[in-house]
Amino acid sequence: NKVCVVGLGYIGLPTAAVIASRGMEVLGVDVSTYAVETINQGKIHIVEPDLDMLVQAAVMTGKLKAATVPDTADAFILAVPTPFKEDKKPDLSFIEAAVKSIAPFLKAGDLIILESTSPVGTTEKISRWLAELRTDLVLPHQDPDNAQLYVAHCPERVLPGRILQELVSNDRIIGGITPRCAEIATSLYLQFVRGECLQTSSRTAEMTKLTENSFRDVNIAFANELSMICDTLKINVWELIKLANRHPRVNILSPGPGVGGHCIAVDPWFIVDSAPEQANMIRLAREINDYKPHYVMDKVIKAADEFKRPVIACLGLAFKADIDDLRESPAVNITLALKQQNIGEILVVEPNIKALPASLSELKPNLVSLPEAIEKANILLILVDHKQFKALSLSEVARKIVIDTRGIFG
Ligand code: SAJ
Repeated sequence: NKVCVVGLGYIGLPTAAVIASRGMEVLGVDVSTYAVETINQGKIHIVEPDLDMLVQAAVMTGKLKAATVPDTADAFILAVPTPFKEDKKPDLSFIEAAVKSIAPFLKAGDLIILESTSPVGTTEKISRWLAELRTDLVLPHQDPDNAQLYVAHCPERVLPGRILQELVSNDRIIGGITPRCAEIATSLYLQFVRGECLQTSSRTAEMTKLTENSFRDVNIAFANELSMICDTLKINVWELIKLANRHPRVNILSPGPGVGGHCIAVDPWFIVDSAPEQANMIRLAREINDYKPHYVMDKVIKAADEFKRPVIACLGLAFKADIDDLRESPAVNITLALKQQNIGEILVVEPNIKALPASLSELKPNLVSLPEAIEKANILLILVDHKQFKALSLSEVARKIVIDTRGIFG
């Protein structure tokens, strides 16, 4: 059995490597020649624990190869980005391009799986696109009993930093255009998933994934709103949440400087776009979480007012603790905005990166070590709960104004 994985990012590459490690032949496809060349050398272009070893082994045994164009296979897995556009409408152009790229290589009996998080109805769209591109093959939406291609949605659910474990251990939702499509797709996942494979329709699978991330977004928004209410009422929100969570049926998440990453801040908009009249709480949660960085900024500006030429140390740039991923990070946005405000000297500490990406080169002169930041700063703005920051003692920061968006001092 040969599998072609289109998109070799945080989901596609680990998936391709895991499938290859089960002895199947895998062709990984990416538009980036840099990614393709790196992988073919047995190396990786993204950061994820243990992935380098797995990819190296899969490439060395010849089971994993990368290329910029697809080839014939028995199953095609699409793991390309689904961002949203300026107007918060989903951008399906990467999926459309991936479908076009595999269409010429499809033959009767092939399975096409969409893993990318997508708005409800996208898998059906893929089936319709394929019907136009390959008029010689019967698609499942045209004739469920005589379909020659099988189309399904199996949303990824892995947590960055734990991808390789979760890829195998998580339960999977497998949504087919028809029940037969879901069955065929399940047989592929059973080869490497130890969790349960739960079959449903493609629409329900799409909505399940969007619901999981919206659930988390709404719960984080609740925590963020509480943090702002508690500021007004002069209550320590961290203590409050700890106490409330001692109730057996209460489990409040942690406030922060805003919600980052490529999923939780994006996916709820797909629901809002599909059902704008009904999705009120989901929209409001997004707005609350998007407002939080501005609220943090205002707090810092107020604190800075007390000093003639304040030195503000921003601790952390990543979108969450103990990772090096700076994309869609509220910490980055807050730091850049503070720098532009020109209210004082900005120092930046990010222990998980050696060099800033080109897009953030303007922060390069501001990067310092943690001890230097602590020594020089009047205001310490804690933006990420990295382990290095959690190890700080209260006495080390005693004479500073501390704005602790992550509650590391409780
Ligand atoms: N955050 C808080 N407070 C919390 C938890 C998180 O402010 O209590 C913030 C984080 O700091 C970060 C953002 O939310 O900025 C998102 O972080 P996360 O750890 O909640 O999630 P991601 O984006 O790394 O991964 C999520 C996961 N989804 C769920 O937990 C429901 C993961 O399982 C998905 O596979 C992933 O989205 C995805 O690809 O969709």
